[in-house]
Amino acid sequence: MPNSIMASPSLTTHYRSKPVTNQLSQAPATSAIAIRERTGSISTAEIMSVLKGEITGLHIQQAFSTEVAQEITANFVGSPALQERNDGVPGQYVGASHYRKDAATYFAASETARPYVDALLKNLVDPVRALFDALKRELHNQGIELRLARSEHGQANICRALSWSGGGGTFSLEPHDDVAQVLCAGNDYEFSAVAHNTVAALNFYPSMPGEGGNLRLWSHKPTVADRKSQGVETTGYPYSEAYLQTVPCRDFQLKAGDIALIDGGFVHGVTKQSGNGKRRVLLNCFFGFARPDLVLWWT
Ligand SMILES: O=C(O)CCC(=O)C(=O)O
Ligand SMILES: [Fe+2]
Repeated sequence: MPNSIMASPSLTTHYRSKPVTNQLSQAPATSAIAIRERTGSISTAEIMSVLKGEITGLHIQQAFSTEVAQEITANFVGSPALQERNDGVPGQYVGASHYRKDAATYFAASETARPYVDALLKNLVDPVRALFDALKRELHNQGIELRLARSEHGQANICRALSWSGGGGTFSLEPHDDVAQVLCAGNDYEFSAVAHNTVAALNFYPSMPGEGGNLRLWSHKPTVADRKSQGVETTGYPYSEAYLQTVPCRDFQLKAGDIALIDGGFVHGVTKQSGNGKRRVLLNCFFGFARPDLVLWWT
């Protein structure tokens, strides 16, 4: 750089001006999001589009019956395994979450929870197993295996059930991404490789409140540097409202019986709920390519 520029008073001020530098480095980059919303049954072609990164957010309305939705909700509410989360994310759950767990702990928790997860779905013709089986057939036809993640300690379950209870502010589940927890899961997890591809986050909604509880998706896919700057490097949770202030977002207005499938690398959260006293219950799982010939599924 020429000396004359280095000596420029305004530039000297600029370089010294910490707040300006911080603001520049903190302004989140916008990534375009492609949304598809429609009524009906989810197709394997659309699921593949999410895996390939062509669709960022897919919302299928009335994707499964209200009767099945009500049965799953009743099974969740009455489950003897219904517990409060104790990992810093306010909510109740049945099943296992790999979030902030090492592989041995997660797979052991999955084994313990299996009868209770199965009891949520019982002998229903349910949307979770139907989607898994349809995707497995489609991928098999393409020479790709789909299976539950596993280790010597056990195997993942097909889903976990959740009801968020974060309160007070704008969100019942704070803005986050689902990739940090996969990227930092560690080598003991066979699905940590998926972090370098699309981590698809699949949500089924058996019960929704009268108002709110929207799934909000921001046009921002954080990098490792972004997460570091926000102090959420290993968790991807939570991003502050201040950080996301300038980022465009889209809301999915969900109803019982809907399915939402998103690229979990984009920041998302759940808006506060209100209304008729019905609780917001979802079944959730993650899947993605660990290798070109292997798609893994976990919770
Ligand atoms: O409740 C939702 O709609 C989203 C859930 C979610 O983002 C998660 O479990 O990671
Ligand atoms: Fe998420």
